[in-house]
Amino acid sequence: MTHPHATPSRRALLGGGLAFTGLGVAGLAGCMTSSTMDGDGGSLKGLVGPNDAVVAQVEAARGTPEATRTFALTARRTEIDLAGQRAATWAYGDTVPGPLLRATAGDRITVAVRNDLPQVTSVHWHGIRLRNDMDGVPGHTQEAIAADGGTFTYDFITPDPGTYFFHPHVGVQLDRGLYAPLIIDDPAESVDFDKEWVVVLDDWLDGIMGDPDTELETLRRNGSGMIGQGSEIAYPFYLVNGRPPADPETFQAAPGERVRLRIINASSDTVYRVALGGHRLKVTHKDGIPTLPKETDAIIIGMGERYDLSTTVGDGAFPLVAMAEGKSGQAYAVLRTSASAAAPPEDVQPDELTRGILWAPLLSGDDHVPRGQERAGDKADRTITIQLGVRGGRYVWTMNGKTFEEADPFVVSRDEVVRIIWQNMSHMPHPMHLHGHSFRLTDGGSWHDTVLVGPMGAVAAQFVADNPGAWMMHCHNIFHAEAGMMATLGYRA
Ligand SMILES: [Cu+2]
Repeated sequence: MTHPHATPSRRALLGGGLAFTGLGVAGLAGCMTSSTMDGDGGSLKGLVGPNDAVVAQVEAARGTPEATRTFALTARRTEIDLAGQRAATWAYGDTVPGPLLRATAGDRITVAVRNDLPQVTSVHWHGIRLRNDMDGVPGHTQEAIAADGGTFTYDFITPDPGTYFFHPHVGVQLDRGLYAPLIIDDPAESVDFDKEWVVVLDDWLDGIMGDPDTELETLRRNGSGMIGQGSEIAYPFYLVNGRPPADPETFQAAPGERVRLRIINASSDTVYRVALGGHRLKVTHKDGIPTLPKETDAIIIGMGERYDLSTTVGDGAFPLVAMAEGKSGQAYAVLRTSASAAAPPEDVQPDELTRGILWAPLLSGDDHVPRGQERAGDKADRTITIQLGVRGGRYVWTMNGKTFEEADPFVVSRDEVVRIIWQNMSHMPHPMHLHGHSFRLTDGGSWHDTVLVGPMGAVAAQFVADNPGAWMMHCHNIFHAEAGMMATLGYRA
């Protein structure tokens, strides 16, 4: 991945790698200490658990919901059509993505989930600052939902407006068709728009090139010999809203209308560069939270990240292209405002892809501060430094040299200001995701729940520890997470 132009104040964080060049990947593995082997993510002894009274107390303090939205999902085997090729997969119902769920900030939502899959599953509400016991992490916040007919009802308040999505937190199930958007509307919406286009990006192999479980086995068997190539899996398809370029989605609008794009990267192993041919894009939100509006030609979006973009559309038929970074291939859809204009070819690469580019560390925050995070910019009470690495020669991804199974939790105390510094010691980008919280990048950056840490780069972020519970912090490359790059962030009881 290339590094776009940075402002001097944050350049130091952006993958210059100067401070880290002395430490090769193998060198990092060499200085590991032996682990305590407590089991997955370490013991939660002495930490707040999902069923502790404080979790319900914090939920009650979120206020009395004005409305309850009730949904149902069934995870099951199905078959989808990819431009004429049939692919057997697992999905929420018979569509990929699954059904869009929508509520208003402050609402209570309940989702009755039935699992008709042959494996256990769960649903994680990615980016929502919700009560810990509804976070959907088996072994940590709930029992897994049993295979072949198990059920579980999620029930929680959605405190913040924004663009989110949901997916299982079991194995590499996310790399099947098990994902869908979750939009939380803002009663005090600041963006003026005529039409909304929800754009879910995905890298697809299931039912075409084996399945994700087999793929993970292959990666483990081959070791990390391919690491450094920028990507590991060459997917046969890159999708916009479940459709490959040969059978693209067409979004209709009228010339001059203001369109809000909600871009969600639900991929497992693919970072994209996204542009809309013939248009400049204004970034208004990152991971659901307003940013200082900034115009750009293209954005770079890592797995698990979301961008809200707005633009005034021209007259014609325009390509929306998500180019897979470090791979060949792209996702593609069409924005059409004229019935007569010819559709652009599916392999078009609009000039915008190579002009100005924005990505997470280049965004700035505006005045908006998520509720409870007013002190996030204060001097940190605690700093957690995390080196992201790979264990030499093997497909084993680590945080501070340890895998999820080996690591103890990172421990914070309630109400303290926590600084996290992610230092990427590898040559692959890692989109780092923290459950149940949003964090602000230091030096005036924007708010995120998932931030792309570039190859050999570093990112520093702060937040107020205001949501007690046991939370996952992990790379949103789902194969990296499964191969060890995951840890627990716990609250001292
Ligand atoms: Cu990673």
